[in-house]
Amino acid sequence: MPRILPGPDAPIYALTDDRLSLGRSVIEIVDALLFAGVRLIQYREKEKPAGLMLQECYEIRRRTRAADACFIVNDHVDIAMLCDADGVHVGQDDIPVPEVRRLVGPEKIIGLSTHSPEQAQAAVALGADYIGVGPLYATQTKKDVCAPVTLDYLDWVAANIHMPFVAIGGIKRHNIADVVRHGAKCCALVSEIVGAPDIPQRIREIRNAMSLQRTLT
Ligand code: TZP
Ligand code: MG
Repeated sequence: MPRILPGPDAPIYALTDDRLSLGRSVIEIVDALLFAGVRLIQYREKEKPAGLMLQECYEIRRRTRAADACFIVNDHVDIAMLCDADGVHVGQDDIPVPEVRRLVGPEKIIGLSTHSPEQAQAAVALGADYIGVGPLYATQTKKDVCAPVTLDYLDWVAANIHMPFVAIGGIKRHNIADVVRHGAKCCALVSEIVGAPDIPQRIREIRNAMSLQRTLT
């Protein structure tokens, strides 16, 4: 399977969150995402027992593999390895990237959340494969989140960092054109996607807003 990273070939990065999914299971959400053609999916479930997360990840791995989609697991390096996910995404306070690399090996994708130019430069030096840039806007989805980094940090990353990056945090249909205008080739969305009653329709709206902005810049 081709290695898929955030960027022009995968402009939408969808993250799961059962708590915001209007009663649908994470498997139903993943099916809707794959049906809509999303090729970059992160399993991010914060309040589930590890055994359940592992079972769900096995199932999502089967489905994403059949669809040629990239599957990333948030936080849990062990679960990512057991289900043979394509990669793992960690935050600044999680296991450091070099140690994650020692566990997962050279082929797996490692994503690292960053909130400042220093952290972005460190991510390059540490050997991350892509960085998260955010939260751009206020968000209810992530607990203990830092203050919004604003579009200034996105501008800085777009101008100075030559590795794949994904914008995240409070991105919605109404502001995604701004995010693209400030240099994001890939946007990560949680509540705007999993909270949509019709996920394929919502993905179409997001794609349209992104491509319209690209034609203007
Ligand atoms: N990291 C920074 S903000 C965020 C994560 C995981 C949550 C984004 O969720 P939403 O619903 O798209 O604002
Ligand atoms: Mg984390």
